[in-house]
Amino acid sequence: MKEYPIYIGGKSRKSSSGKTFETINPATGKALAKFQEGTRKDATSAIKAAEIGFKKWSNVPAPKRGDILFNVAVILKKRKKELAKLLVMEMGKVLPEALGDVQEAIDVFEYMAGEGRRLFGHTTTSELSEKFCMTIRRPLGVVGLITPWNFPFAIPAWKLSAALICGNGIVFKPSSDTPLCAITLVEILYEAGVPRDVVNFVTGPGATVGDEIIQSNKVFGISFTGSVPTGEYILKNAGIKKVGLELGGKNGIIVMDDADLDLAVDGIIWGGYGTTGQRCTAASRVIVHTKVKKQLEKKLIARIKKLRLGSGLDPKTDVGPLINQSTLEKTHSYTKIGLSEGAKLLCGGKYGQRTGFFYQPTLFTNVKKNMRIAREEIFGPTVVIIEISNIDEAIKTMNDVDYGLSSSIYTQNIKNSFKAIEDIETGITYVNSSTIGAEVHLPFGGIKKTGNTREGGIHGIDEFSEIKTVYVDYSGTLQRAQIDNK
Ligand code: UN1
Repeated sequence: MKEYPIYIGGKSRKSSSGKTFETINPATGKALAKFQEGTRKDATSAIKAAEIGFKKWSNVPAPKRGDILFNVAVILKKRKKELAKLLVMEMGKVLPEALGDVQEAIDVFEYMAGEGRRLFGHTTTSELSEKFCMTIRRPLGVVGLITPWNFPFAIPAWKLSAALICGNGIVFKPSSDTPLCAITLVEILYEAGVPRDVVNFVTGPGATVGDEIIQSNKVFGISFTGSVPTGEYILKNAGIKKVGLELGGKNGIIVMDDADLDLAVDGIIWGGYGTTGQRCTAASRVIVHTKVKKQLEKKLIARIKKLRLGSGLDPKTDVGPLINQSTLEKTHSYTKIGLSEGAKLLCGGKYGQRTGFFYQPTLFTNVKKNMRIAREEIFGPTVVIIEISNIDEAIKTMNDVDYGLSSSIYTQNIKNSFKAIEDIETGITYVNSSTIGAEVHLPFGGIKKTGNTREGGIHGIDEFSEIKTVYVDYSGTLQRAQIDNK
């Protein structure tokens, strides 16, 4: 089995522990490749190398950095199919979605490449004459990127592209479930012309490699996508540095009595069971009007029964495996919790019919908003139906969770649409479309326990740059603000 290195200062290295771990194909349970189990020492070396890389890279004009990011997009485009297949092998999502994942990476590299010719600051007036005021953007220095496994190309690409265009040095620690996609992306960056010491790559446990990056006083920014407990840990332990967190979700779809039900069913199936429910944006709650509840349930059951589980490479497959054994067990534990809470299981709730980490698409109804299955993120193919009788109750139910990432409403009523747009407490709201499918040129992120940042779009560069305020006084005299401005 092939063994992959870590990259420090662009050089291939083995872990200082001498230990390795395996990345697994979740559809078969078989190992694909070996990776280095990095250590605190390896993380420290990576940070040192990134400091050197940063000095060079931050002096490269941003449009030139943009040219290199554009090359990344070109290579990704050329290799799109092959990369998508690799993604399916390592993470399990179905091929069309894997192609979408790679496309999202292409899109964000293209977008951020263009940002190299903007990176706008402001100019403004001064309260004094012969004085000029403006803001400019400066990189943070060395930043740590800690990424999840559910979008093995797209999410690292959001962070890498934005961090690079702003001129930072990088230490990149991917999820131990998808290091093969991650190292492939890093090698594409090198091939495209990113200086090798600018992007340092260390695989290994969060508790050591991740923790060293988080706590280092040589690192000035952390961008993390993952779980709430880890996000809270980072906030408590990172010290004074810029921390961007993208955590969980318990996203809902409101279906009002005037909704196009077939359209809503399409949205629920896509949002709830696409990526086997393993998206931060996945639709895990359906908040449905009493008048259409029965009808919606019937339509959903009919569709769910037709969903075929299998390898993501098989064109007949609708739903791929979960990422690993512990996710499978977590998903099943929530089925048991739902049943013990008194919810009614309409379909699914089983596993073990085939090798690999497969779980049947699961639907619960008669769910009350205080039940754990209605409040906690499962990150599997489990959707719960909660009944409401008017728009105010629907919005109240939607907001009655700790998370605030994505939301959706299906209705023909313009007033209810705008009520939802304004009053739902999430970073993203869709009207007559599912909760998933964010585009890279718009900001992505949430509120409440979901996080504190926005990635993608023009706001995506805020996470990786500081605003510096500049005053230029060309009067030749001492002019005192607030005092000499009469
Ligand atoms: C995530 O699950 O963390 O909007 C990211 C979407 C995708 C990104 C999801 N474009 O569903």
